[in-house]
Amino acid sequence: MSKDRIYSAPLERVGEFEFDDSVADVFPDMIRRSVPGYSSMLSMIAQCASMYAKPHTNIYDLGCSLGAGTLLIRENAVSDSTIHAVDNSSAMITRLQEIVTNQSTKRPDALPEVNLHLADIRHIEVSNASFVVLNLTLQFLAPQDRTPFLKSVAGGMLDGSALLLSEKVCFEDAEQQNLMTDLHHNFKRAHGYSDLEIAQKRTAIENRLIPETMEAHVARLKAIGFKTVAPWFQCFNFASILAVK
Ligand code: GEK
Repeated sequence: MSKDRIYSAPLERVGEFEFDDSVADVFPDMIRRSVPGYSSMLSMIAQCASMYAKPHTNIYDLGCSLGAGTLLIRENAVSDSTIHAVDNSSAMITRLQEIVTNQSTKRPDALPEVNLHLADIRHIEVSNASFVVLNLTLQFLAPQDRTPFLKSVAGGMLDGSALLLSEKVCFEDAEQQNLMTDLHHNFKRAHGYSDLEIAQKRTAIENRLIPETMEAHVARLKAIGFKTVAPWFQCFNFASILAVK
């Protein structure tokens, strides 16, 4: 696994964060060292895939990156379901295509089919869905696009199906916000990031990743019509919700 050193040297100007080749090359290391609880989120994707994926239905991994979730869904979902993995970064989709092709060649047997889509998740039509994953992706959509997008996703989901939504979150209370931010930065330091790396990444992602509060996420999912909206995980300023239609 290549080590993330993207922000280790001082930059004259820190540009906006992009999911390009340099990020895709180090992505597994970057996300593991940056997101507290990432491995718990992945375990939950695996568990939900075995609980919710139904024969002859579609499963969506929206904002799939290198397919950490997609591959777990593939291992755990019923084999006669179809997985759609979507990302608008060609660097990510190109690498994931190689991984999926390699896996399909080695194990042509009982694995569900995976269709990769190089596309904006807002332009994908979700249909006949038994399980939908948005693992750390909604946060990158413009805030005004989030409700119409989630309504459209919910419209394509079957009764009893599930949406797993994981996000970086923020807090109304300023002290709580500062405390959770400090704890997150300590987590990054403990995983080898320097103060310079933390500061430069923060600048790069500031206008790109816009977090909302847990309360806003829960209220939106309820308003859209999900019957059960269950926050099941939080570590510092990262959280995850299981919403059942
Ligand atoms: C994982 N789920 O490893 N349309 C499609 N893709 C998008 C869009 C969009 N509008 N906006 C962002 N992305 C993964 C991790 S990473 C999370 C998800 C992170 C994609 C973007 O290209 C990137 O690959 C992914 O969403 C977000 O479980 O880096 O914090």
